[in-house]
Amino acid sequence: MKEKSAFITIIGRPNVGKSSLMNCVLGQKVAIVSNKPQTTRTKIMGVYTKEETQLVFIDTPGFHKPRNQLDRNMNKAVGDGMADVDVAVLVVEAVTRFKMDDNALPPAELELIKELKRRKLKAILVINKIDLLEKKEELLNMIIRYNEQFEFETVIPLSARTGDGVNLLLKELNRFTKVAPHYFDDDDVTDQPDKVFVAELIREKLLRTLEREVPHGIAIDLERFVERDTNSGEPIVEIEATIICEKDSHKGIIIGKGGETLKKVGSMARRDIEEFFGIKANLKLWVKVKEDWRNRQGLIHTYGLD
Ligand SMILES: Nc1nc2c(ncn2[C@@H]2O[C@H](COP(=O)(O)OP(=O)(O)OP(=O)(O)O)[C@@H](O)[C@H]2O)c(=O)[nH]1
Ligand SMILES: [Mg+2]
Repeated sequence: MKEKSAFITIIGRPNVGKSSLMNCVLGQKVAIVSNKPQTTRTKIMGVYTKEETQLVFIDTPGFHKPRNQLDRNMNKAVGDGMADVDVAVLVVEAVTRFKMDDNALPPAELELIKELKRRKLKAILVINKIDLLEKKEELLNMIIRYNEQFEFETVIPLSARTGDGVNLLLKELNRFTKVAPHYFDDDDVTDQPDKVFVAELIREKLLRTLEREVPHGIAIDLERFVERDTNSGEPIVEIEATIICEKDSHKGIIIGKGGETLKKVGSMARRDIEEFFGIKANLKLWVKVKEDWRNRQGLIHTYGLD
């Protein structure tokens, strides 16, 4: 049996469901998901292997207008994710677009389409969140609008939430495979180290718990991550992490009244970590202020975001 592989980048505006789509394909959570834009900050690989075929997905941050150095790094990660791939999947969402009367597509999507053309990349258009669509016939209108801008290989409406239509995408992606040895081991699912995923899970809980600009200015500094046996011989993973935020007022919000918010975030993250490793976890969280860290390249580097 000859091995076949394809590299696929997943691009799109923030919050359209790129990470949800990758997780859905893999049948496992690899990238964190939240209802806040700019959840994903770096490119994350997800590996799907079935028999002779290996599809390597690259989930990228949502492409957006940059406001600080971190944003610029995130947009650069989108460009990096488009290099040397066999095909791009441009994810858009069914709902918001339909509320617009004019023919204009969001500027970030037009920018991405321009980049596809510049790089002469083949692309599939995925219209996500069809579970939220009330009038299915409106899809046609949307497909026409996007096809006016770019010659997509195909258009696939789907729902990363229900999984509806995702198999069709996998089938289409098979067309872009080339005969080549698998790049990853067949049981690999991601290139993301466990330690990074743990930090991401903590950030996910903060994104889901906090409002407005607070979660966007957060980074996680994982200071301790060890697995050991307790005196009774039971395995345990011990984690100590510092939540970095930008202002004293944010620190107060993260901790909450009587430490309640931090406690809630900690127990939500601990539950996920225990499920992920299948053993007990001990999680200690601190909060520290680093003013304007999103514009300080040294700190951005320390937190692994460049
Ligand atoms: N109803 C519905 N919601 C979805 C679907 N796919 C994703 N979502 C939701 O959309 C929100 C954003 O999902 P993400 O997967 O984090 O989106 P993203 O494109 O990776 O976002 P960024 O990383 O910020 O660029 C989350 O609240 C998801 O639960 C879908 O098919 N249907
Ligand atoms: Mg994402």
